[in-house]
Amino acid sequence: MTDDREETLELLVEACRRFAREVLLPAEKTVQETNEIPDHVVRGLRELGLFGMTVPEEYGGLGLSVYEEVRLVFEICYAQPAFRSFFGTTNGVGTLGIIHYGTEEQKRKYLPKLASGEMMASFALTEPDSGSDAASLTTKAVRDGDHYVINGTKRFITNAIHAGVFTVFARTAPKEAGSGGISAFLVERNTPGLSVGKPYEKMGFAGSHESDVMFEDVRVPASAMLGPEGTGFKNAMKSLDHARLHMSGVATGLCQRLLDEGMRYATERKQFGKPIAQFQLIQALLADSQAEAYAARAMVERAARDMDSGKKITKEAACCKYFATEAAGRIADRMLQIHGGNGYIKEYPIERLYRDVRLLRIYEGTSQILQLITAREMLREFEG
Ligand code: COS
Repeated sequence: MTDDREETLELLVEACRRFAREVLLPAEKTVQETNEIPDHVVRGLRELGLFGMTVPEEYGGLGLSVYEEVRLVFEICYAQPAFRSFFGTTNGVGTLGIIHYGTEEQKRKYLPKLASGEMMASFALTEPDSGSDAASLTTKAVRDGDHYVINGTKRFITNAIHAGVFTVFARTAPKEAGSGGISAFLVERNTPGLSVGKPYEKMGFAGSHESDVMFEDVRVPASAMLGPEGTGFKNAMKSLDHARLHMSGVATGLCQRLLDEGMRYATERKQFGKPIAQFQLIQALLADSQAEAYAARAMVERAARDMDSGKKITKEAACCKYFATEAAGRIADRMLQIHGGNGYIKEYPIERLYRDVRLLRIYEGTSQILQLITAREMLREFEG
């Protein structure tokens, strides 16, 4: 990285750090109560350019490297993770396909609007009967002259109610063709036959909206296909490698926030005549958490740099997401324990952070799928 680029990065990191502490933290309670991200927050996210973090500069984005991206994510995710979700799909899985596999026309049509936050993007892979086994999806796209006709239902689609464009994975060849029979399409929100369900009521993540998206005889021009026919699944997996590193950055940012909440409480709360931070059993909870938070950050930074250097990081991204999200879960649990009864009531942020981090071990690949991917890659490398 050149000195200039490094200096710009540090300025951006500092701007995100200040924004998280001065704007996002004070808005957390409102988001819990309203289940919406306030307008002033959305404006601030736009002004920082965060909707276009991963979009190349020539299309109006910040054109960040993966390392630069995770450094910003660490800072923004010091605040509850729903803020990041609002611009996350537009940077991550919802946009990466267009950046990597889009035609010049598709890029020019969507990327500038996505980068500015004028339009949002969603990634529609999961279905009611196809979650971890993503290749078993049954949404169909049938060729009809110059068009494809899409039928099926997608589930838990983040930002579906806000999205202007969906990357939709559908079968263009029979199920027997396996993952090779899946293609991706860019489907615009106002296309007749596309409808979005009511957002699900969830355990946590207030302010982030996940809904079903239904496709009933949705006709799209053949030019809406993203990448060549039959490459949809592989391209989705490649986007997920990147997105899993991003998600590891989310978990890493939260690890630091959780630790700070635990430290603050442990140093203020007095029992037996002194702050509970003076007791060694509390110190053990803090020290174990610090070690894990440090390890998560080091792993994510390293894997991001490897990805920037052009290495295949399927195994590393799976390791990072597995470790960082599981660590965030353990740290949330320990920090809540430090809060005692106060950790179980809504007065303290730890109660909602505990609920929020639970999702990190599930979405964009469950911990079990990530273990499976890691072991598969290890065996592949070992067997040459
Ligand atoms: N990068 C590039 N190519 C990849 C890839 C990756 N990370 N992962 C898989 N592929 C390729 C494989 O090489 C294979 O290609 P060939 O047919 O040419 O050999 C093809 O894609 C099929 O892969 P695989 O055989 O591994 O598919 P499986 O169905 O066995 O398993 C898993 C795939 C389980 C890894 C996948 O379904 C998965 O990640 N599931 C979780 C889905 C998920 O994270 N959902 C969250 C919601 S989306 S935000």
